[in-house]
Amino acid sequence: MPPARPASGRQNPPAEQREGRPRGTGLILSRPEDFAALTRAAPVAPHFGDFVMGMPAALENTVAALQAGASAIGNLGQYFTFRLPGWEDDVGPTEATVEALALLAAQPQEILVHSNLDDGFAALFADLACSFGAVLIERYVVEDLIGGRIAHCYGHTFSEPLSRLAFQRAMAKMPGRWETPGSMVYGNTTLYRDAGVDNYGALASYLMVDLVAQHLAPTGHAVNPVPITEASRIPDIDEVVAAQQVGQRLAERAPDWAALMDLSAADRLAEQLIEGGQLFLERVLAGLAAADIDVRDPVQVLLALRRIGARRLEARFGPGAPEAGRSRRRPIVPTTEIRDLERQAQALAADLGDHDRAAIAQASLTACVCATDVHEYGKILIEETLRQLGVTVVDGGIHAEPDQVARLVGENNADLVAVSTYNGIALDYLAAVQGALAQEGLTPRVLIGGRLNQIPEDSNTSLPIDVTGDIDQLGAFACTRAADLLDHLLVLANSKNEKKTQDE
Ligand code: B12
Repeated sequence: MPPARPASGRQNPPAEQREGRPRGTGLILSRPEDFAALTRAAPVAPHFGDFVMGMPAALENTVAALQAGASAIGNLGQYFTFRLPGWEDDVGPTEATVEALALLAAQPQEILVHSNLDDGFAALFADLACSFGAVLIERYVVEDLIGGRIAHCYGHTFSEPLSRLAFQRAMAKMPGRWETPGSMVYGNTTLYRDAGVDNYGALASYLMVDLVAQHLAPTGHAVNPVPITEASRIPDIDEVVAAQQVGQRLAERAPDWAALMDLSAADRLAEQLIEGGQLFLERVLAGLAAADIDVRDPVQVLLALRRIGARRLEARFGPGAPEAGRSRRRPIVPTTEIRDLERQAQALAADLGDHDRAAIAQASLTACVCATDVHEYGKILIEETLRQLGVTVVDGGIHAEPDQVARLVGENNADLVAVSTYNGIALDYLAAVQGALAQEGLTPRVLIGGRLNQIPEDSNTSLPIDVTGDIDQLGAFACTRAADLLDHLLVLANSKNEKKTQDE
């Protein structure tokens, strides 16, 4: 069984720089002894999946994980997208990651580098062929350049059964296919809603695909049943056990399902993924070389990819044909999440009556939209909705630092700041943003949505508590639904339009 995702906010800066830094959600392993103690807690092979690679302390974390006996260490996917709050340097974490990768490659026993694709760029690509290309790019860096072994994980955002199966079959079919097994197929976490038992339906729907896929063409990926409370909070132990029990029962039933499957559609898609992924790899490497980046140097390649980011990589080098008049390409195999966000935004905007839409358009509003961490879907949904309504969007980025948000608000005279947050720092972050805005004498309306919770300062349980009711004390507005945005836009638009009329 794959373990829970160990994570740590304070563990990841080098040890001497941890004091006083913000804590996110997740376990904190402060010393190498903690890695060893965790390993000894149960008679299972340890897998240090998250927040080891890709972080400023990648090397010291990797040493601790190796000393604790880990044979699969990650998470290279996080290198591309995760940042520690307040940590702006990207060269140090890149060098530390390459040193850690080299250390793993040099071990006398084979150690797997684990990479969760959804933690990296795969969650943001609109084309699944680019996600498969990410597998090939990471394999190029780890195996061809550094001489290590990489095992990939995927699944959080793979919500269509057919393309989920096709991705697994593409991995199984790759020419010169992995001599190494995959690490795990992660549960389809984006499928969960609220915390109801109906989520067991979601769990069974993706797990059966994964189990049957492994039965038909084993790639060595462990399957991962995610607890049904995923959408609301970090699960407790009973919920973890219950999901594993459901998974166990499904695993017993899975072999009988294989006879029901016609694999031709999945195999056609798998071929497209392989072909498109290879083209993406070739184009990315050629593009980097054309920009004078040494494609034999892993530090240069990794840093360039991270700085370019998912959307620009896909737009420049994706295998799909360019879309006329747009800065993106037509996906070969569309991913579900990005497409669904666009549809949700259209539906939200369409909910407003003509009169309200006209009022918002007339007000010429500007909104600065940002996220506090890697979770970007809330931000994308809000941005898309704003664009549909003719509001000018200023991109505050992800991992947005409060003083930069205030600077952007000032420079663009923004009427609104829309924050999306998920990493258990809602109140502290909001207080910092309000402080930075006040320092500049700025008073935009501040909205915050996502997971409005906070880890208590004096707790090491890693369980955040809900702070929705405290948001207004900081002069901001808590938003539990994207639709709340519309009410605030109308208030802003009506008062701006009224003022314009008075001034005339
Ligand atoms: C997708 C996802 C990821 C993806 C993100 C991909 C990406 N690049 O965006 C990946 C795999 C990378 C990821 C990573 C992690 N995740 Co995550 N993730 C999720 C997941 C499944 C969906 C969240 C999401 O984007 N939903 C889509 C948005 C559009 O919908 P929504 O969240 O319901 O938001 C609604 C409203 O809140 C509102 N809204 C949102 N923002 C805003 C803003 C404004 C202004 C307004 C008006 C409205 C609004 O609009 C939405 C529609 O109504 C949730 C669980 C779940 N099923 O919800 C966990 C979850 C958010 N993740 C969680 C965790 C712990 C992590 C990790 C720490 C795990 C790890 N160990 O690595 C890391 C994050 C590390 C970090 N640095 O913070 C926790 C958060 C815990 C908490 N704070 O209580 C959750 C709840 C899972 C859990 N049960 O533990 N995750």
